[in-house]
Amino acid sequence: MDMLSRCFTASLLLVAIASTAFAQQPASRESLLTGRTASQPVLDAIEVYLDKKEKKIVGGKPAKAGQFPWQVALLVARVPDAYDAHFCGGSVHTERWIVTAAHCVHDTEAADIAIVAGTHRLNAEAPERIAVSRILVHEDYDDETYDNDIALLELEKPLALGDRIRVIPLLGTGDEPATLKPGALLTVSGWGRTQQDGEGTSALQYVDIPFVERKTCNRALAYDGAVTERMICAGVAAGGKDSCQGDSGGPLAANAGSQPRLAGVVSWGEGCAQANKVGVYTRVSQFTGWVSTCTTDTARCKAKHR
Ligand code: 4AZ
Repeated sequence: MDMLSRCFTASLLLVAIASTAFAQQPASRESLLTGRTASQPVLDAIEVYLDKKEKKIVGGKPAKAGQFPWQVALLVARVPDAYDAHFCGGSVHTERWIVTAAHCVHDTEAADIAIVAGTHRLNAEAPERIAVSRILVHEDYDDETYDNDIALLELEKPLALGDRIRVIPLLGTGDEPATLKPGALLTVSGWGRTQQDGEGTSALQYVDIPFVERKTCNRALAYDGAVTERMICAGVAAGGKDSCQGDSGGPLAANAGSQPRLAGVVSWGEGCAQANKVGVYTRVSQFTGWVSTCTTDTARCKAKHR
């Protein structure tokens, strides 16, 4: 499992971000990595931060305003620039709740993060941030295997739902046969690494990728059994189109009869867009009960509260 390129936890990212201190000039890889006594995970996190600045990979297209009204960005609360502050994605579940990946927030305090909704651009004009009042991490989330990689964020104040901010209902088990069949297209979106080089556009990207059966995804050449029943795979075997670092926690949407449904949450993969190493997503249909309990009856919610 350690071969797999796993997403770095939000806490590591916070350390990395604090370390880089957002100098006016983007710091060079060398200046950040030389002469430091930081631990390897921190150095790795700095690498991830720099790679994000360099903007590469994945074969997507920029989204139009309002195309993904359920997409939100998770931000480090104390970093002023929205693009710099962004560390993961999420989806609007209700006006008060965001669905994201456990690995994005399991080590983080609610006070350290905020979200921004209703925009496809993470720039100075990005709308007002909304503070997170509580993080609920699935109690069976496994930091080693990424099993049960799902979490909920409760917002301090409700989102203004409308054309620009919309909920995306969860895909139910009953919808799976029709929507999750080999070759059926799903759409993943996020502000993570993109194909664009050079100028750091903060434009939301998306890519359509086919669903891949677990059996195929678990072949020796692919993930050799690491994909559990709580995960689904999507991507192209040839490579070239994929989600990547920074997209984690964001939506993999299915069009169940032209009605978008949240089928997956960006979770993990070995590298990005590599042949045979398609993206792995949290299988949302397995968590509809958990989400509904946790968003309505906190006392019965099986989660780590943060
Ligand atoms: C990550 O590290 C990550 N190619 C997210 C998605 C994928 C790989 C890595 C899927 O956040």
